[in-house]
Amino acid sequence: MSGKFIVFEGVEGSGKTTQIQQTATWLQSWCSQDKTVIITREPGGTKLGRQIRQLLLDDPHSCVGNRAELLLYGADRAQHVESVIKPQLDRGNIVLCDRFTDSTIAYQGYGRGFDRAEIDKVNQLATGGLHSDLTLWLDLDVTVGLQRVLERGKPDRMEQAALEFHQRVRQGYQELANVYPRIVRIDADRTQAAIQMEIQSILIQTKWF
Ligand code: Z5A
Repeated sequence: MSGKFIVFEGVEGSGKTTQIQQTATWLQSWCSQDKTVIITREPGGTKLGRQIRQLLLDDPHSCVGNRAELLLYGADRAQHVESVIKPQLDRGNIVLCDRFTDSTIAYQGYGRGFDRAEIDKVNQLATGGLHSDLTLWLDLDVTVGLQRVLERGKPDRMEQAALEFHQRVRQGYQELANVYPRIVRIDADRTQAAIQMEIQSILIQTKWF
């Protein structure tokens, strides 16, 4: 695989979607014309994934059990890796992905309390061992993020989870960042422009493009 795989992670409302869009526009104008910048996301980066996303998130009253939830995120990822991410990386393109395996560790592991070994098995099966070249973790106080999401409109099933759940998720990201050098923490409690400047500076330093 000759492309680059860059993942954006963080709690709800941390600004991933905003920053991915801005990063893609900048990166496409900055890197060589033979590379295409692709934006995708989990869950929901494929046709099957959009159906899975509906099951997982759209109905705030749906009663998806925790084990089924873990496997549905795994199924979404398996389809996504096979039909979108790997083919794009094989073409030498740059894939910017809103959430990937660390979301499962943070939400289903630290949030729901699943054993890490079980999550690693699901992630391994879904990805075949693919991991990001770089993960940009937009770190934000969960109350600030949830407030942004509330102001935007109706919260989905997971956004309605208890505050302590989201705090455990943030702690999960912190612990992952302590262990894996591919995860870079970015203070997301700043202006969009300041965050974007830092992302661009990190990407320039990689000398990949
Ligand atoms: N999930 C899981 O449990 N396990 C898994 O394996 C995976 C996912 C892959 C996906 O939700 C859910 O799935 C998620 C985890 C779970 N849980 N929840 N809920 P999603 O895709 O619908 O949502 P999200 O990924 O959490 O993103 P989001 O809520 O849309 O937030 P965001 O993309 O990080 O932020 P944003 O849309 O760019 O910004 C949110 C608002 O804040 C918006 O109005 C912006 O204009 C504003 N904003 C953005 N940046 C700033 C700054 N810097 N200052 C002020 N305001 C800002």
